[in-house]
Amino acid sequence: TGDGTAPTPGEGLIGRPLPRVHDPRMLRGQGRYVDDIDDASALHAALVRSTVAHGRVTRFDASAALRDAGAHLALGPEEIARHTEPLPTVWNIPGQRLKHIELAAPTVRYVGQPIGIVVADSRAAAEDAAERVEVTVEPLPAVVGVDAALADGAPLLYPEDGSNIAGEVRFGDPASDVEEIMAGAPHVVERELGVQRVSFCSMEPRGILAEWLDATEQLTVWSSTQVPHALRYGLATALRLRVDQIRALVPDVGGAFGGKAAVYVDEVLVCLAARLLGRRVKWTEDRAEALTASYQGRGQRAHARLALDADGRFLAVEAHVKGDLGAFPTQGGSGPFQVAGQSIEGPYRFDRAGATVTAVHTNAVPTGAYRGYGMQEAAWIRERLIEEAARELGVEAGHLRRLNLVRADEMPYTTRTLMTYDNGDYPAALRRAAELAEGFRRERTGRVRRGVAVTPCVEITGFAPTALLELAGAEMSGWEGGRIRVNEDGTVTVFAGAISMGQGIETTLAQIVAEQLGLPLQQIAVRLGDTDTTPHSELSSQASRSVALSGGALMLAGARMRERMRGLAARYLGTATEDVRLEGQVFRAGKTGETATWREVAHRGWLGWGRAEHDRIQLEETVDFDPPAITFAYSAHAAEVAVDLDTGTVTVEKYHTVNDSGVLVNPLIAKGQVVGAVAQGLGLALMEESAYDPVTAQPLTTSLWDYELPGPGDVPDVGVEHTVTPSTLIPGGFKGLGEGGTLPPPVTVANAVADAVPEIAHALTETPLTPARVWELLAAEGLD
Ligand code: SMO
Repeated sequence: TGDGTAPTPGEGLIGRPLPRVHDPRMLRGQGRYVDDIDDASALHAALVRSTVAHGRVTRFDASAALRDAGAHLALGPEEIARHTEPLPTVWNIPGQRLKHIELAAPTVRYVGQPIGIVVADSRAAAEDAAERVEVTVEPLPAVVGVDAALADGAPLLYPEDGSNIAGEVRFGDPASDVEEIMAGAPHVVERELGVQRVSFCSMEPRGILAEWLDATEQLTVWSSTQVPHALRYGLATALRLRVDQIRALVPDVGGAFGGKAAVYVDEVLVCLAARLLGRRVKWTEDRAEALTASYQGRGQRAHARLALDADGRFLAVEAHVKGDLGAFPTQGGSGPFQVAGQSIEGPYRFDRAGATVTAVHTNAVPTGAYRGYGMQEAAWIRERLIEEAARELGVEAGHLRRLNLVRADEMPYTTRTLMTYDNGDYPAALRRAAELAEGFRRERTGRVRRGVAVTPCVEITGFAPTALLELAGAEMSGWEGGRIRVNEDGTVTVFAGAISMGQGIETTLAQIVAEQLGLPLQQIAVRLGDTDTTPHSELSSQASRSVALSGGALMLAGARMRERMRGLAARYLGTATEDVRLEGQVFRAGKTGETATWREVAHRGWLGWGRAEHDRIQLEETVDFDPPAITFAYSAHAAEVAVDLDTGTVTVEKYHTVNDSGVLVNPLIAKGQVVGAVAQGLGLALMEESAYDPVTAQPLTTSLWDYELPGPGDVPDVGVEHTVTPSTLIPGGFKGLGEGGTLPPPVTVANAVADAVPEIAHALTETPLTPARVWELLAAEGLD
C-alpha cells in the first residue's frame, strides 16, 4: 500500500470487522453529548416560536417575562435584527430570489418559526418565561403541500414573487426532445407520484452550548452539528465576527441523518444570547421542537412518464419534480429536489431522459438534507413506473430491468443528465438479489396475500469534486483534508474533517491509518470536530463522503508519512531507505541488522536531529484530497411482504440486500450502516410522515406518539451481502455507504405489495403505506 492507491482487502487492518472503539464507552453510558457538558455554570435558553403558520408579527413584549425570577434576557425581532446579519444560503436553484435566511421574523411562515429567545437560570424557568412573552401575530391565509401552493389563487408566501415558485431547473434532454419520443412510443406509463415529508428523528435532538468570553472576545460553541466549519462560517457572518473568533467543537453526536447539516436560526440566537450576556448559554431541542422546527426531509410530488418500445426497451423517462421547500430555502435549499431530477435515470439506459425541478414555498418548516437526499425520491418514481409498465405489458418486471440496466462493459457510463458512473456490475447485483429472493413467498389467495420485489439502485457517494460543485453554482467545496501527526513519543494523532455521529467513522479512519503506517490500531487516536485543529471541511460528514474523502486523504497522507519515517530511520541506521523495513514497531536495516524503534525515530525526528537541510521537521503530513469525479456505489434489494386484506397492514417478512461500496474498511460497521439505513427506509415505506392540517397548516405530528418510527417488530432480519468493485477514483478503492441503504426500501416494499395485490398496484403512488391508506385502496377495489 506504499503508493497509497493499491488496496489490500483482507490483509492488515483494512477489511477487518473490528468492533467500534467507542462502543464500550457508549454501552457504559459514558457518551458525552452537548447536553452532558457543564450543567452548573450555564444559563438555559428557550425559543419563542410562532404558533400560527403564516402571519405578521406586530408585537413582542417580554416585560412580563423578564420580571420572572431567574430570567436574564429576552430578544425579539427588533433586537435580533439590530445585532445580526442574515445567514447566507449556499446552494440555490435558478430563479431563487431569497439568498439569505432572515434571523428576525417580521413575517412568520411556519408553526415553530423562532420569533425570539429567552434566557433564564434553568430550562424550566426559561420555558416558563418564554410562555409569558406576549406576542401578537396578525394571521394570513396559509398553504400546505405543493399542489395547493401551485393552484390558482393560492395564498402567496412572498407576494412580491407573484407565485409560490422559488425557482426552477431542467436536467437532461430538452423537454421537446423527450416529448417527441413520448408521442411516438408504443407504450407510455404515466403516474403522479409522491414522497411524504419526514422528520430525521435522531435519538439526540439538536443541541448547542455557547460561551462568550468578553476578555478574549472568543465564542466557543459545542454543537451536535454535522458541519462544524459551516457552522463557524454561518455564525461569523450572522454575528459579525471573524471566523477565528469562533471555535466550534463537536462532542458525541447521537445521529444526524442530514438534519444537522445546516446552520439554524435558533442556534444562532443561542450564540447571540451568550454574546450579549457574556455567559454560557445552553439549549437542547425537545422532541416537539425536533418534529416541528427542525428541518424536514423529502416532500416531493412528481408527474412522471416512462416510454418503452414493443420489446420493453426504455426509450425515455421524463419527470416534473415539485419539491416542497417550505417557508424559505435553507442553505442547501432545493438540493434534494435537484438531485432527484438529476438521478431520474438510476442504473438504466434511456435514449432520452429529462427532469424539470420546481421548488415551491409552502407554510411548513423548511425541508433540507435527509439520508438518501433526492436519490430515494428518484428511485421511487423510476421503479414504480417500471413495475407498472411490466404489469401493463404483461411481462416480468425483472425482464425489463435486466434488458435496460447499464452493463459492466459499458462503464464508465454517462447518463443523459450528465452523471458518469465510474464502474460496477449492476446486473450482477440484481441477479444476486433475485437469487437470494428465490425462497421468498408469493400468495395470491386467502385473506393474507404475499408478494416479492427486487430493486436495483445506484448512488452518488463521496460528494465531490470541488469543480463539480463550482459548476453547479453551489458555494461548497468538495475537497477534504487529512492530517497525520506522529508525536514525539511515537503515538499517532489523526485529524480529519469528518464528524463522528454514531456511524463509527473514528474506528474506520484509525484502521486506514494503522494499515498505512504499519502500526497497531491502539497506537492511533483520531480527532474530529474541532475547527481550531481539524482540517477545513465544508461538507464534512454528509453525502456518504466520510470514508471516501477523509479516508482517501488519509490514505495519501499515511503513505507519505510512512516513507518519511522510513527515510528518517534509514539516516539514523546509516543505510538507504529501501534497505529499511518496519517490523512490529521496529525499523530494521537489512544489510547490518541494526534497529531503531518507531518511538526512537519519532522522538529524534521532533528533536530535528539528522535531517537534511531542506527537510521539514514536524512529523506531520497534511493532504488536501479532491477526487477527479463522483464515485458511485450500487445495490439491489429484495423484499417479501404480507398484506392483510382485513386490516390493510403491510408486514415486511423478509429482506435482503446486495451492496457494492468498493473496498470495505470495516465490514461490521458497513453492515450496521446498511441495516440501519434499511430500517429507516422501511419507516418511510410504512409509517413515518410529518403531517400538517391542510387548512391551518398546524403540524399534526408533534410527538413520537403521532410520528411513528419503526421498531424492532417492524424490521425483519436484514440480510447484507457485499460485492467489492474498488473505486479507481479514491485511494484505497473506497466508496461511500452511509445513505445507500435508504434508497430502495420504500419502492421495493410498494412493488412487493403490488405483486401481492395486483388489483391495487396502479394506485400505489404514495408513501407511507399505512394500514389506513392501503385499506382505502383495497376498499376501492372491493377487496376489504
Ligand atoms: S442527507 Mo446527508 O447528511 O447527505
